[in-house]
Amino acid sequence: MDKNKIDALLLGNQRALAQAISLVEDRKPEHRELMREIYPRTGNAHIIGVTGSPGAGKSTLVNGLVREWRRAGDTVAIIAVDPTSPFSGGALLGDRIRMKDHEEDLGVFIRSMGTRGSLGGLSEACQDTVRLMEAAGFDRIVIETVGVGQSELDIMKTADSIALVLYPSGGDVIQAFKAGIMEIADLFIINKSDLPGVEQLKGELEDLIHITSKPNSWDPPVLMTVSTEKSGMVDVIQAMENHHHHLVASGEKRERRRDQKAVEIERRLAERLKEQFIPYIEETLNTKEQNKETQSDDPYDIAEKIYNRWIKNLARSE
Ligand SMILES: Nc1nc2c(ncn2[C@@H]2O[C@H](COP(=O)(O)OP(=O)(O)O)[C@@H](O)[C@H]2O)c(=O)[nH]1
Ligand SMILES: [Mg+2]
Repeated sequence: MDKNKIDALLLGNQRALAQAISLVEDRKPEHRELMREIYPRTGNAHIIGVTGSPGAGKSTLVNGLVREWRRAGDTVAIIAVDPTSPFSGGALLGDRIRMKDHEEDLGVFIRSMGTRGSLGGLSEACQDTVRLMEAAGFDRIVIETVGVGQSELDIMKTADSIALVLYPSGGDVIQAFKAGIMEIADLFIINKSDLPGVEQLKGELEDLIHITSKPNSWDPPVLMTVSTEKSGMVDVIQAMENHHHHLVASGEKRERRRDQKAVEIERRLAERLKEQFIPYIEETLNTKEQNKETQSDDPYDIAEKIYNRWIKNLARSE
């Protein structure tokens, strides 16, 4: 990406931002240079994760929240992650329809992401996309994911504040509990509270929160919304704001981002090392006349021997 494009991105130009995200998604060689250029401009937004099962009303809720944020003058960027959709970049039809209130608004940017290749790649692309959005100056960044697998959990860990959206229907809470989402949620939102069964769900939820809560830390609130009527939006925004203040005041925001950075560095190093080891593994497994060194078929042994051989070669090349 040339200098002018990057400058445009840093000024909040949506076309430049969209192009930059495509570079990141495609893992084009230029993307590293781009990330290096914009990195000093990251770290300022409030990143909000919104998760929950399909049909819980996440997109409708986000649409309602966006309206309130825009009223307050804040700009918002949204990443809609749907593992079932292709990575082609087109907005998901449903999300596009529900976000249509904000289509003409330059203070709102919406991007969809599906899976391509490994799921680990998705959370990486998501993290870099968040950074691009921060560099483009957006105040709030919302990541909407379907709360199912490990990769969605990884994506959620990019967020400062995580909201779990539930609705009155059997088994939903227990599922979230099993998936490990309860532990990482900072806010619980009971959407569709116009439907019957709300009080029961609230009760179940509060019991589970009680079990998973840690002493001396943030007490996750339970909020009720009817997103289709844009009811309860102000309270949700206030709760998110409170959580953000808590994160900043307690130093947890800095800590979380530091931990994320450590994980990312670790991942990049692991990738580099993996590339180094592949030829060794191939060679070992392909060796026809299994000499003494590789006679053992035990993967532990083979790994150990490969490691030792690699270290020896390293020392020799120095
Ligand atoms: N009754 C009711 N329906 C809702 C509410 N919020 C969303 N819905 C409906 O639930 C369906 C799924 O909403 P959507 O936002 O796409 O859910 P998502 O898959 O979690 O993003 C849509 O038909 C919405 O109109 C609500 O508060 N009450
Ligand atoms: Mg949705």
